[in-house]
Amino acid sequence: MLIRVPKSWELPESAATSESAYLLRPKPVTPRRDFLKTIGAGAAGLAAASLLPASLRGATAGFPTKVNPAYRDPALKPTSYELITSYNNFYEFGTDKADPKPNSQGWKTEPWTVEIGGLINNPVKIDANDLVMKMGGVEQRVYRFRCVEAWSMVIPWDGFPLSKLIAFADPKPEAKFITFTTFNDPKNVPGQRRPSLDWPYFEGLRLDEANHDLSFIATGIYGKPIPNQNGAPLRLVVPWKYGFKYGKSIVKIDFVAKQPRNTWQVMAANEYGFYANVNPTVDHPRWSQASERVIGEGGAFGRRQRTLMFNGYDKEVAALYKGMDLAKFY
Ligand SMILES: Nc1nc2c(c(=O)[nH]1)N[C@H]1C(S)=C(S)[C@@H](COP(=O)(O)O)O[C@H]1N2
Ligand SMILES: [Mo]
Repeated sequence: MLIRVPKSWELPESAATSESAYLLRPKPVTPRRDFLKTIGAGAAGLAAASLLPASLRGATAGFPTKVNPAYRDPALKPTSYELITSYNNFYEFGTDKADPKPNSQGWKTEPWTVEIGGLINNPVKIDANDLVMKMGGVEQRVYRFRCVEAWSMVIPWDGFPLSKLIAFADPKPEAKFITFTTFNDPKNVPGQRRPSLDWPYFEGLRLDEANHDLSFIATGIYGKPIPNQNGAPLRLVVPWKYGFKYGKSIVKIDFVAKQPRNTWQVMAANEYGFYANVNPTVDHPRWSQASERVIGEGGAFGRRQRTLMFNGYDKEVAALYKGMDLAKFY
């Protein structure tokens, strides 16, 4: 058995604030490496990639990346690539922050097909690379990231605005919400053979939230391909919401009429709502949201800072929730 010495920044992540603590059962043991033999990008993936024009080759891999200066606040100091890609929540690959990186290596995410359907005029099943090409390639945006467990990072994401995908799908007037279904691959992903969550991971947004210019589909980090542990090849990013809204490794996007449920709400509705807006005044039932640990800064426990309303995107998004009781719609 491998005894891993926890890094200093892992220490404070004790059961006290874990999203999984509600399970009240022994933490499942992740059988490491039993799916690592899965071949990475196989012949089919390489062939598909070679069909791309040179300018967009590896588009879902995050290249080429134009930095969008509108989303590059110089006051935000990006977290190191190493921490962003090794301190993860991805229960399909284990429930410890350090599990997803080693456990997702070799999992095959290329080629990848995504299905866009529901109440739209242009339903398609499309290769992830082709989708990125249709979206006009990728740009980089530096966003704050805040987990409901009261820690935060700053992440330079590569990807495209979700509004472009919505325009491409061409929703019918009845479409009011959009859902994101992530992969279901229990054969190759041991975490999905255990009931740690209700698989597959599922998320939803109101259509106007999804259409907001901040909402983003990530395909890369720091100009590099988005690693498996961060949700390759397509992953939702909604910077004013808690991280659990950011479904990873999406296979299906549906436009629907009624407000959908989401995985964490199904697991514990009193703790995780549909809105999941970062809100320092609404505590999680088991801990405060008033402050947050900054990952990678200030030693073992992380420098603490005050949590900002809507994760600092108050000006941009407050109008979406005008007149709503945010303690009720949490
Ligand atoms: N498919 C899937 N997506 C997921 C999760 C997960 O367990 N499975 N965890 C969520 C949670 S709780 C958080 S905080 C973020 C973590 O993203 P990161 O590992 O890139 O920081 O992913 C979200 N997306
Ligand atoms: Mo989270």
